[in-house]
Amino acid sequence: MSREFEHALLTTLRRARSIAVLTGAGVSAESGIPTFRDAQTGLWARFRPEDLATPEAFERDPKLVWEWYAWRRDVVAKAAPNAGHAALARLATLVPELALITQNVDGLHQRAGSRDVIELHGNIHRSRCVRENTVVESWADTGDLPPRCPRCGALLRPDVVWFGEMLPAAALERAEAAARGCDVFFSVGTSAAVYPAAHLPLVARDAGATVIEVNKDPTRISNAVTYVLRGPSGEILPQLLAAAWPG
Ligand code: BV8
Repeated sequence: MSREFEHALLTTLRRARSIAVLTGAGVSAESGIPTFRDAQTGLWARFRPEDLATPEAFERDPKLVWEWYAWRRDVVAKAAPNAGHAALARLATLVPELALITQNVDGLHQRAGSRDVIELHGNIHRSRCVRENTVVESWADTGDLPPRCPRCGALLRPDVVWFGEMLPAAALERAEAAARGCDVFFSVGTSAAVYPAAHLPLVARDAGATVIEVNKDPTRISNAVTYVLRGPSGEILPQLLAAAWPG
């Protein structure tokens, strides 16, 4: 990046009143969590996430889908937030307004200290009753897989948004308002392939925001953003914050 470009970018960041950030699986990659585009490993190698993260898959084989999420919860439990998550938690202390919007269901932003995370696609650590649609914190270990709701006996499912399901309206509304109202919009570690989340960077751009992509590889929106910072978010984000807010 030329020195003039870098100077303009850093000045824009320092002057920003409101920053919105959309993260995807790439921000958790350096924590050892496979992204949706990475081939799945081991037992799950023969499945495509898009084929498992659907109501139809759960309908067809609830035990398989429940066990896939149990495996992912285990991977996440063994992982730690990385320097990219930490930088985004620190960013909240540097600007008047920060909206952190994530497509990830791993809860690593919260573990890195971010508060008020807007989870567009739910959270893998929460389970809900398929009949009452309410979150269930605990249940008897009857050996059933998936476990059953202690109140009504219906199956439990992960409290995440599957393909073909509506996003939580309040989270989506907050995310859209943040995209429309921000001065700077970061798109971090997302292929921008899944809607409606993938609309958000373009909503921000159309509302006049400076849009910055931090991503290892080119994405569908790389040509639409103001700045492309190509590389791992765990390195780029801390460097960017140190350059924009030294000391
Ligand atoms: C919906 C939770 C209304 C579950 C997920 C056409 C137009 C509009 C919509 C559609 C359409 N066709 C189909 C649809 C609907 C569909 C959709 O968008 N499909 C896509 C495939 C086209 N959307 C939906 O179904 C949504 N609901 O639209 O409701 C509706 C209702 C009924 C009928 C129609 C519409 C619901 C979508 C939510 C699905 N749930 N997750 C779970 O996790 O198990 S999506 C899941 O996949 C993630 O949450 C995430 O959103 C997505 C994966 O994307 P990324 O996070 O970007 O990850 P990815 O691996 O793709 O990319 C990682 C990037 O990081 C890469 O670019 C890589 O280079 C980079 N990277 C890697 N390492 C690093 C890095 N970058 C920086 N540093 C690194 N170290």
